[in-house]
Amino acid sequence: MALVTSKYIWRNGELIPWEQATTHILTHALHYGTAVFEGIRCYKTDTGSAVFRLVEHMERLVRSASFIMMDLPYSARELSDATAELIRANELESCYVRPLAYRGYGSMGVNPRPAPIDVAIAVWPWNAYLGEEALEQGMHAGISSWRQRTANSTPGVVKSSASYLNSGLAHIEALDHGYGEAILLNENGTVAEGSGENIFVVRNGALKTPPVSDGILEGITRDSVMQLARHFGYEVSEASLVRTDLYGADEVFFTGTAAEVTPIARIDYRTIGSGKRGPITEKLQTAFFDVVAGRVPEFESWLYRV
Ligand code: PPE
Repeated sequence: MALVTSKYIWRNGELIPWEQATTHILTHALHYGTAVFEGIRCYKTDTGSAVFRLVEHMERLVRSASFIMMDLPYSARELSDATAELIRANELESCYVRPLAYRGYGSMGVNPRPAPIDVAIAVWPWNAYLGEEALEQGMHAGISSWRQRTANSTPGVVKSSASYLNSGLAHIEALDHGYGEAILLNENGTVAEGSGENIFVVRNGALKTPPVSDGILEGITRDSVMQLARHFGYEVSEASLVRTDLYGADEVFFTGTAAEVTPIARIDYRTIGSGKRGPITEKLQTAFFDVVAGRVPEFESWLYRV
């Protein structure tokens, strides 16, 4: 997954060339994980580019920052407008968007408050995160030996850089064990999420996904899929799940900005349902791709036109 560059990066209100977007070694966040970020996608539609649920993502960034006592000097609206300007300047039709707010260079020590707050946004082209084949055929995921934290330590609802050390540990373990992605249980032993995705199970035509209180990121794709599923008349509930709920499901899938809607065909070398992308997963995946491409007028309000 090589990083493809673009021309400009937005930093603290200005567009600067990609190569100049560097930072000092004594940047506070590099040492103490004092950063929050977002992952957002901009899609090509028949009538120009559109960013999927941009303002909601920026609102989550501002909320994550406030949880770690960082008051950002920009509103969600200002950051959304800056993102659109940046995409236009980079002349990209579709791309991934990575806003980052962090404690910068200026003081060391665990206390983050004396360090300045820097805000940046980067955009670059990024293809299917878990692979094109996974989108169609479904992937093999494995339950991790690493646990996801619950609300009283580096909480999952805060999209902090610090949390992603845990995701990284789970992800490399999964790859080393021959899986494409990890599924983390939380400290109580119920299902939490993937290293960078929320998770859904389908059984007897009804969908279930773990509640936010089980230590997950409150995913925007998760919310979108819940709304789409209800729109189609499926029963959707938030419920704690144990690992056998995964093994015994008719269908399981991941959701996330990077991962979009990715079916899971096998877990821990056990076949899930038919061992292929299931029909309800396929219906929701198709609907999701139609919505982001601007083909569903009813959900046009989810698109932020560039
Ligand atoms: N859980 C985790 C742990 C997570 O990182 C993500 C997004 C989600 C759930 C889904 O959230 P949402 O994107 O709002 O539907 N992970 C981002 C980072 C992935 C990366 O590799 O970097 C993403 O998908 O952009």
